[in-house]
Amino acid sequence: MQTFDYKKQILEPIKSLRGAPREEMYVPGHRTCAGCGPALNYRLVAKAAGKHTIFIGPTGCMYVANSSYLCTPYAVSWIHSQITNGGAVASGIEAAYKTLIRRGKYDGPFPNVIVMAGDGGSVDIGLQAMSALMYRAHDVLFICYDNEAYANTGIQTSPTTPYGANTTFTPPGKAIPEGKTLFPKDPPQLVIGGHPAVKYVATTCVAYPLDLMNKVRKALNVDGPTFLHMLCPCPKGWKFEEKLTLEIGRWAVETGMWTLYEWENGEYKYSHIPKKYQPVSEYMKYQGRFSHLKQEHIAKMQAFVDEKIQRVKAIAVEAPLPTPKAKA
Ligand SMILES: Cc1ncc(C[n+]2csc(CCOP(=O)(O)OP(=O)(O)O)c2C)c(N)n1
Ligand code: SF4
Ligand SMILES: [Mg+2]
Repeated sequence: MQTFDYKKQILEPIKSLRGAPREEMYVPGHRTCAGCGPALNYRLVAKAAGKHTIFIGPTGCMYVANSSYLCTPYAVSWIHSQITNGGAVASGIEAAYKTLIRRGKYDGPFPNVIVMAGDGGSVDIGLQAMSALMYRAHDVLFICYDNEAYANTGIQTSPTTPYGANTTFTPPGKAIPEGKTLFPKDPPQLVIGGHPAVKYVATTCVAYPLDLMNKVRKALNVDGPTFLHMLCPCPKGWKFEEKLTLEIGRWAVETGMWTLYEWENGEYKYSHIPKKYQPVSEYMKYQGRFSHLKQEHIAKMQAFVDEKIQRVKAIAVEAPLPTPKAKA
């Protein structure tokens, strides 16, 4: 139980894109692919969090392509961790700051401690350290930026890769025509279901920047561990034209392939429920990773999404999405 004032920052909601902070904390100087969803996501998260922030970057595209010698895009503190231990490094940083403050050796604002982990670094190879952080109730925001593959090492399948995707470890062929045969893990449910100290979990997508930045701020304002599952289309891995990153994100939401919601103290609030869901084929048709699929496979995907939509409808309380007043 916290018994001293450790100067937690309180970040105000952002009312419009025009009202978003001008200052960039993720600046030019990276080497990600053109149209990289995770890079845009990083920029928005860093902008929302502001200057009193420490990022922990487990190995993945957002480490390798962002940290060549003497050149990084980070305008705030950033530390690399192994792909397995983002949660452990963040726990140590958070505990060290609290100790310094308690001993009177630091009197600045308590930093936003944010782990920016890929799907591999969060809900697969990094799962143990993330779960331990959540369990011990560290005041850390753990982000899974989800590009639905182990992208940095050549687009291998991960537990969040969708059914039917062609990756270097799930190539379609005569024996397995659909490529990936398994349906993905559900990261928010993993966190919500297993960690009593967690009070706030939400999903976001780069195509909805205002919603994204406000969920980052809300998560950071919570005193304790929080989790964001952020969809980040990856042109290289998903095989689509670089200019379509945001459009693909919107199709993910419009088809129900991705749902935008918040979970707060046991209650679900949906940020955007399409009036009429579009067929999943509308989302898949732009992406080369699905181009080998036959009708029967697409029908299997549609059934999976339909079932998910029914679950959403059963517990949905809809929260209106703030209307952007200006373009990002
Ligand atoms: C213990 C360990 N195993 C494997 C690797 C190789 N490796 C480096 S980056 C990476 C992919 C990470 O995937 P993800 O966390 O989803 O991030 P992304 O590259 O997709 O951004 C892998 C497997 C490693 N660095 N360390
Ligand atoms: S492979 Fe994907 S995630 Fe990695 S830098 Fe390229 S677009 Fe970004
Ligand atoms: Mg990944």
